[in-house]
Amino acid sequence: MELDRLNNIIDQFAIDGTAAGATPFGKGLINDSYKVTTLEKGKPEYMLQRINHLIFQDVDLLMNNIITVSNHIRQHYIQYGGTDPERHGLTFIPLKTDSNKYYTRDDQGQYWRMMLFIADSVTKSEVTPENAYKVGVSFGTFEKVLADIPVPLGETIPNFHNMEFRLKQLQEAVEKDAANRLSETSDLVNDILKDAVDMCKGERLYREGLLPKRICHCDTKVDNLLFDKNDNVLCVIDFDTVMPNFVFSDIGDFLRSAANTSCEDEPDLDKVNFNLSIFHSFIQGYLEKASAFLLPIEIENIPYATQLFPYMQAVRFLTDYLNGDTYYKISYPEHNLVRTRAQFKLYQSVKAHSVHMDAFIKECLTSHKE
Ligand code: GN1
Ligand code: MG
Repeated sequence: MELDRLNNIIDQFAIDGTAAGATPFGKGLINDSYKVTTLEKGKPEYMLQRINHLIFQDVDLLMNNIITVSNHIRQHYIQYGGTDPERHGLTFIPLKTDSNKYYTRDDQGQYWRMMLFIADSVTKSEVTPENAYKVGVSFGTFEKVLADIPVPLGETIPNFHNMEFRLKQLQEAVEKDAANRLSETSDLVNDILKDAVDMCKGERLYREGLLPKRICHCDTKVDNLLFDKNDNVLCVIDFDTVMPNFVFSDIGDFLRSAANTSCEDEPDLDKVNFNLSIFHSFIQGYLEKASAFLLPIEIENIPYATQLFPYMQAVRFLTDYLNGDTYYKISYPEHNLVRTRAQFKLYQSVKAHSVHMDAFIKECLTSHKE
């Protein structure tokens, strides 16, 4: 994007210092991010983000959620003696003209927001068993901290992790076959649909009044954590999808990316397997914080949650492939199909470990009680 246009946008935010330039940053599949440097020494750097308002259609609701969540995390951190809130949470920058407004709309109808860039931090696409434990503690804590958020949060994407809804979208994509790709994928579609009923267990339990919704992050992939140089988690980032949901979202989506022996779009399926040692460490850390507030039905269904997310992601990638790649950014024409196959392979590998996962969870709970 032209620098002039970006500079005009940056200029609307009340940053400390003079912007020196903006360079594309990160590899999110939805929003576009730019790192903004400042001319003066000692001034902070910033992150400018274009909000994808085709996906997040109610930008006002989205930004209200995000500001509420980031303020709540900050207050909690300070209340418990934290002294460096800007490294342990997200700090959004208000507009110069309105200190209560945290986004702007440019003359081309695009929405933008700005936040502090957390220096000396790194994101990862992989974790080790050692830091998976810390990540489990972080997400357990994240849910615990957000449990007493004083105002209700809206759904930034309605039905975001609703498996029944995602399957309906797949069915519609199959019926339309907009990109003429059904014939090459029909076997895969059928294989995926075989497990559809099992995978909608969460929605059934919710309807029966047995499963609650809590405030969850809903995009807990490894990339959405910042680590310091010593491999400690600094904070959870990317609050776009923080909303009421089943805790299955946070557990399942994290393990989907972290406990995969390869990457989300690995073309060689032999390389895609479920990494049990990551599962063990993460669940141990997570349950240490969360077992006190979770219901037995939530804990018992952790193995279901772990299967659900690679499955749901396979459904979502396949839907997008059939629709002609209208949602996720792609790097090559078959990208969404390759992603679908990789996620479905991961799902099958997770499923093969169900009995083991059940036994491990029981063991964890017993050791917490001792
Ligand atoms: C999207 O924007 P990003 O890359 O963090 C998607 C997630 C998917 C993920 C797959 C709003 O997240 O739900 O799990 O891609 N976010 C949205 O990599 O759809
Ligand atoms: Mg994200």
